[in-house]
Amino acid sequence: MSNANANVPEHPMEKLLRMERIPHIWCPTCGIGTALSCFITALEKFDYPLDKVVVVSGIGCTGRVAGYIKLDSFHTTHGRAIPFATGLKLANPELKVVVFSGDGDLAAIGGNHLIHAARRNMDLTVICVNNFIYAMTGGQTAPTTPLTANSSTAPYGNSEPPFNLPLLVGSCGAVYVARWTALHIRRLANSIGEALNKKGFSFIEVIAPCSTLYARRNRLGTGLDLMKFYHDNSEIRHGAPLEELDIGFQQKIIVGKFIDRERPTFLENWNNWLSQKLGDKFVPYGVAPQQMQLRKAG
Ligand SMILES: Cc1ncc(C[n+]2csc(CCOP(=O)(O)OP(=O)(O)O)c2C)c(N)n1
Repeated sequence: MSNANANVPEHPMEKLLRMERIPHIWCPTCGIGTALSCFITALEKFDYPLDKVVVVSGIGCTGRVAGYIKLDSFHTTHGRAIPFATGLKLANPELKVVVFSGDGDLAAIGGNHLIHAARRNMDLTVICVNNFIYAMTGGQTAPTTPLTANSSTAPYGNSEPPFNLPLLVGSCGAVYVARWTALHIRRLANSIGEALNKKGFSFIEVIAPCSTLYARRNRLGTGLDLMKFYHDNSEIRHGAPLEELDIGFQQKIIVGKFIDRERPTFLENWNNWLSQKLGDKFVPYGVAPQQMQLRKAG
């Protein structure tokens, strides 16, 4: 919807934002909006019909992305964004399906779906905004909360070791894995572009400030202070070994592109396997006939 008031300049991202839903619910200095604008920047350069791009989110602050992006989008139940996206992709393999959700949604309640989608190399792009906490529900400990950090359920500090998300998805088979902070806007947008162009399971972790809950509970200042922290403490190390990507409380954050490899996707494996087993009786699914011939010849 274009802006009805002629005196108000059009928002530069208005084409891809549902302006009728603005103002959004995110707190001032939250990093989710930055992650969303990087995604929009990537989409604007993405050579793919936007009516074939779909966004799926689960529940949580990041989960609200599905409601603000002007594309076909689905706000699904908590932890179920990836199985929902898998169903969409398999029902209509022409779609470019993007899952955009929070660390709790994707790696806690949705953790099982996350690892199996990576293992199967399901053709999805997953953007995970990691604010180290369950923000929407009041700041409980998440599986990404750094050791010793405070949360509403860990008033004496978190004693559980957090997931290293790039290691988790990389070891399960993701073909593209990167991590950036909400400060690295150009690199993040480029990385999202690369992930969108990738065939198979691509995963981008975005470290983002939650000033209302995470920063306040841990006396870290404002969202701006967290951005300054990222500025001073993140180190770009492309190709870093996944085992070295743990994030400690207020410790250095290693960012970069860690994995970019090729592996047959779920559908390619399925088609190749059943073609071998059933021969001409099998009609490959979701693959253009020419592509299928090339694959057989190669
Ligand atoms: C089945 C179910 N369990 C729990 C909840 C409550 N709930 C809503 S959002 C959320 C956590 C979201 O955390 P995260 O994915 O990190 O998103 P954030 O709000 O931090 O962006 C929880 C536990 C729910 N909606 N449904």
